[in-house]
Amino acid sequence: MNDEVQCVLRFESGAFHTPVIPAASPSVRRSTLRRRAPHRAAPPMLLTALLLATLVVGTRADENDRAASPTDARPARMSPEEVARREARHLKNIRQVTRCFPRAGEGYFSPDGKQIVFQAYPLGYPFYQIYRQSLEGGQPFRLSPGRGRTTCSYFHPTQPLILFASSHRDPQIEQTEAAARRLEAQGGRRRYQWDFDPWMDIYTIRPDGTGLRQLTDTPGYDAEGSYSSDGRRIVFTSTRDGDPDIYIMDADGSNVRQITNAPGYDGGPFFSPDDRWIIFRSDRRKEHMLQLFAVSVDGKHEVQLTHNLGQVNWCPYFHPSGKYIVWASADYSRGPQFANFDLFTMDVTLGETTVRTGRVERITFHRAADVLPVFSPDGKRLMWTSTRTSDGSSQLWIADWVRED
Ligand SMILES: [Ca+2]
Ligand SMILES: [Ca+2]
Repeated sequence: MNDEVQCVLRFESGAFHTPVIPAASPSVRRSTLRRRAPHRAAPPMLLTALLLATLVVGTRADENDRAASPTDARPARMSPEEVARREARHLKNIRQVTRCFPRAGEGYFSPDGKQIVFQAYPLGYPFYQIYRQSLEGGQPFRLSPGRGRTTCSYFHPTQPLILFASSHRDPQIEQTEAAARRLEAQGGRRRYQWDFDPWMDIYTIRPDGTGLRQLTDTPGYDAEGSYSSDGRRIVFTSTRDGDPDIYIMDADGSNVRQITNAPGYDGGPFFSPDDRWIIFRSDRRKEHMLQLFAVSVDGKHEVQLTHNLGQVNWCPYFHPSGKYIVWASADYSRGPQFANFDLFTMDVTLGETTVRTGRVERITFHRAADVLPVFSPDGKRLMWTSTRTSDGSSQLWIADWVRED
C-alpha cells in the first residue's frame, strides 16, 4: 500500500536548525494551505492565493521577521541565535518529524500521543493523501484511497477511527488528475488553487486502513472535520447551502445541524476541551482577512476573538487545559511579500454565553512560515507545519511545550 514512499520518521534531539531560507519552491505552495480558504460564488480562490503568496514569498524575504504580531510588531531582523533564544521560551527540543515526502503538513496526535495522522504528497501524485505514522519510528502508512484530493484528518478520541475528507468519488477523477498534472508540469508558473472540490466528503477509516465509511453525501464541499472531546460529534465545514459555514453532525454522520450562517468563509472548526464551544476562522469582517471566532455549540452565542484586520489569523486550536488557544497569524498590512506566519497563544476564559480573551504571546520567530499548530493530548508537545526545513519544503515539526499554567 505504501510502496510509493520511503519516508523515515526520526527525531533530531535538541537541534535547532539554522535557517536555510529557500527560494520559492513549489513544495511550499500547497502544503501549508490547509485549513481552508473561502469559497464564495464569485471570488473563491483569492484568499488561498493570498495565503499562498505569503507562504512562498515569506520564506525568502529577508526582512519579514518584522512581521506579524498581534502584540509585537517590532521591526527587527533577528539572527538565528536570537530566533532560537526567543523560541526557547516555550519550545524545547525542536525537531523535524516528516522527511522524504516532497511536502507534508497538518498533523494531529493520536489520543495516546504516540502516533500522528497528516497529509502529504506521495511521490508522483498531484494531490495530498492521508498518512498515519508512529512517532517511535517506522514507515508512514497511507490511509486514504490513493486517488483524489484529501485533507483534514483527525483521530477519534476513544475509538480506533480516523476521519478525513476525500474527493476520490469524483466521477471525473482522471480528468481532475490530468488537469493537476498539467498545472504541475508548468512548474514555477503554476497557480495554486484551493479547490473547494464538490466531491470532497468526510470519511472514517480504521487505523489499519480497513472499514472506509462515508459520513457525508450532500452535494458540495464537506471537509475540515474534527471530533468533539467525547467523540460523539463532528464539527466540520460545508458549502451545502452555497456559503462555507460550520456544521455539527453526530459521529455516525446523522443529525446534521448548521451552526454559523454568516456570509463569507467560516471554517477550520475545533471543539473546546469541554465541548461547549467551537473555535474557527472567518473572513466575514473583511474579505480574505481571516479573524478568529468562537461560537457556542448550540450556535446561539458568537464571540470574535481577534480584531486585527491587517492580519490573517487562522488555524486556532485549544490547549487541552482549555485555558488558551494557539494559532497562526501574519501581518498583511505591507502586502503579502512581507507577511510571515508565526504562532501565537491567546488566553481565553470560556463562560456560559461568552468567551473572554486575555494575554497574547508570540511563540515562533522564524522567518519561515509557521502554521497549523496543535497540542498533544497531554498538552506537553506542540506540532506544527513549517518551511524551516533545509530544502524549504513544508514539513511537520514537533517541540516540547513549556508553559507553567
Ligand atoms: Ca459563512
Ligand atoms: Ca515564521
